[in-house]
Amino acid sequence: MHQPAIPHLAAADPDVAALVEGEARRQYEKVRLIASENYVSAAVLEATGTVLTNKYSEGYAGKRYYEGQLYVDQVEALAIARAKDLFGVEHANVQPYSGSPANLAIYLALVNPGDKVMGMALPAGGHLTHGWGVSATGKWFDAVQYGVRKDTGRVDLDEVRELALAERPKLIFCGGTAIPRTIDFAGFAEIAREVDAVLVADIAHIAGLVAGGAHPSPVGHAQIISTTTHKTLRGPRGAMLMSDAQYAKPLDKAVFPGLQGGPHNHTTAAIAVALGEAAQPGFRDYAAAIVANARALAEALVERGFDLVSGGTDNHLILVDLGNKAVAGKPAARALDRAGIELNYNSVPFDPRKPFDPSGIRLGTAAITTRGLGVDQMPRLAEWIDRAIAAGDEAETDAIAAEVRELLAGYPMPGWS
Ligand code: DSN
Repeated sequence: MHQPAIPHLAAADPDVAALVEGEARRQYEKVRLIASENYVSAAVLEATGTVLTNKYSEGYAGKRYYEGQLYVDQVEALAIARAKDLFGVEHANVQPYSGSPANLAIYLALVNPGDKVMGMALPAGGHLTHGWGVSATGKWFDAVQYGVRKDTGRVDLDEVRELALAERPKLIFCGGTAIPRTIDFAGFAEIAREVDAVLVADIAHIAGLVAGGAHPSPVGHAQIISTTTHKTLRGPRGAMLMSDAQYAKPLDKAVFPGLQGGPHNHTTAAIAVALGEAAQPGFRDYAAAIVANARALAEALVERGFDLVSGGTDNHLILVDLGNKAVAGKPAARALDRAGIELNYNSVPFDPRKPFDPSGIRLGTAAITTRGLGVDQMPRLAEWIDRAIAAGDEAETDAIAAEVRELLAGYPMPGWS
């Protein structure tokens, strides 16, 4: 059952309680490989379910538009202090509702509509809010996009520099949602300096790896760092903006009152808890284990003939191009889900197929590492993935799902007992 138990919800609204229980069981029984997801601790779960949700707190600590902030101010100050300590930054804002609003605040703080901005193209691994056409950031700004090299699947900083020199953007984003390789923050910073642009590092996917020392830090290279709090960082759904002191005021003003109203104080508390957890020595082991698992899984997939974008991974994420298989990303993801292995279909660089029916699947190891799976289990996982994708019938995928459940029964899940 769900942990912490939900007796009041069950009594007051059995319909919703049953759905929550169903989701908890589903998470318990699945190998969860969605690269942007995780399992938060019971402490983080408890913080999100507190009376802090009752409170309005527009403004910032010591300068609110509502009375009664005695405890909320301390919660927010604690989250900020922990973020600054953990990442070694001069300023942190913990109020953005999620990653996209956090990134929008950066635009609002630093550029005007029509200004030139630059980011990684979505199909190459970037994020919608880095200037992709269908996003407000692509519609309201003059966005130019860099990609990856076709032969390596990696960013080529010479190409980025050439584009930046030709276009002279005011803002350059690095980072994204489907980048399996280390981001060269120093290299991007050099380019940003050459064209007098502000460098933004969007570390949403890798924040936990950065905090845990398993990926280089953008601090000292990017003037602004944006991150969600719920991926490898293993906190609640939320986001943070971090920066050099000189950008503190414009960023704070852009978040509130520029884009948002009252911060979600229960989320702020849970962010504080997650940051406290990430500061523990054990979190470094966790971050290292995420990467070790991803490498082991990547190697096992390559041995089975899977074509990985860039050939492998340096972080938590693996992008598989199924172009050499008989099945595209979407049907593969569906078959895998039925087999108890949850991931998402994903475009691959230079994908000849459409985003809603692309060639690839994206895998990440943050959640299974939280669950306690290690490198020894990765070949078995690759075998299941291979079998499920090749499976011709549901009997085969159902058989795999039973094997998955049997394995996972040996690995506890925070949020389930
Ligand atoms: N959609 C998130 C992800 O899955 O990577 C990023 O916004």
